Amino acid sequence: MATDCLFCKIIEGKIPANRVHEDELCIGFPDINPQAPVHLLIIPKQHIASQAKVAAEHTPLLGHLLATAAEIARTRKLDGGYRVVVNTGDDGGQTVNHLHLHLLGGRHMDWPPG
Ligand code: DGP
Repeated sequence: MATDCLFCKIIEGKIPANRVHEDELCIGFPDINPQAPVHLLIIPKQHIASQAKVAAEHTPLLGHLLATAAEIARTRKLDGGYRVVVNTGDDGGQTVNHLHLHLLGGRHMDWPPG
């Protein structure tokens, strides 16, 4: 855990979040500022500051995060499709320095993103 990390505080229960998913490796909860009818964040319990800090040792964890996103999307019946986003660094629009997947669905998504 990183003491000054917002998402670590959510994992520790110091900041409330409606956990729609939890297992030994990650949790999922609604984004506080939803950009789609379904907008969930899936975050590892292990503190990794960013996609830019990912290393080979994280490979099983990253696979688990994607598999969890797919499982949640099936549960939410996002059968028409959805988007998984990993904002990375300032240019990538990352605002919370704890690796997280955005799972967005329930509406059509355009490309390219802004
Ligand atoms: P990013 O910009 O990719 O770093 O996404 C961070 C997201 O985290 C952003 O969409 C808003 C969300 N967020 C920030 N603070 C909180 C919070 O306290 N609770 C919840 N549920 N979401 C938060």
